[in-house]
Amino acid sequence: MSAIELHGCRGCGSAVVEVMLEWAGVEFTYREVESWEPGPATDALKAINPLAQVPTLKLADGTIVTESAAIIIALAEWHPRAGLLPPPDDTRRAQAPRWIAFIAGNMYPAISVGDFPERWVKSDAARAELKDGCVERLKAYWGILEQSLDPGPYLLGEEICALDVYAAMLSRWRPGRTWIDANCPRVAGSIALTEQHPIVVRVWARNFKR
Ligand SMILES: N[C@@H](CCC(=O)N[C@@H](CS)C(=O)NCC(=O)O)C(=O)O
Repeated sequence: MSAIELHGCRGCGSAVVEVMLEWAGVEFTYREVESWEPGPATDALKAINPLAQVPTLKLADGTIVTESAAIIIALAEWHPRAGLLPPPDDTRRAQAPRWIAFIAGNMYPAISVGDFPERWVKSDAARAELKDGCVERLKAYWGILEQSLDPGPYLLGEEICALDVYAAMLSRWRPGRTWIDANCPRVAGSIALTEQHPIVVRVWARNFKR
């Protein structure tokens, strides 16, 4: 058993971390947890992450790292030769964390609110409206990615980086790939290419239905 543990759930935000760990050549033990279901796996996650969310990473020395963007950037810094982010002397180095933070700070929360609207509003009608609003907001965010990035062929240029995998993961959630393909063709093309990377293919096969 590996000393590093990733608490994740299939189809969840842990997928990008699985890719990053494999890409960096880090051995890890995967612990499946559906944290909305009570049980020992959820109790174990709650003990190390009060939000009981995945991804949650436990390092060999017991250090806990939560928040997908923080995990991605930490792994990139610990494994600089793996090339998870553009090199420090590359101007794209600032763009990768910029758009990773954009996804983490805007898009992922709209997914979370839509997943659990009852945490925010009380009535069924308000929950339905909030869920719809999250989808509309997600479409606006995808539109911003489409307008702001100039894929060639990956989102930041010739080399694949963590941003590509993070965006590809988000594309598997609302508003869904059909909408993204139809409305954000350049970003969608880049994501399609990212999903041909052998590690992404392998990790996606256990996380997302085709
Ligand atoms: N800000 C967190 C969000 C993580 C998150 O919302 N994960 C979802 C699965 S994709 C989760 O664990 N949801 C359960 C919950 O919020 O109770 C991150 O970027 O890692």
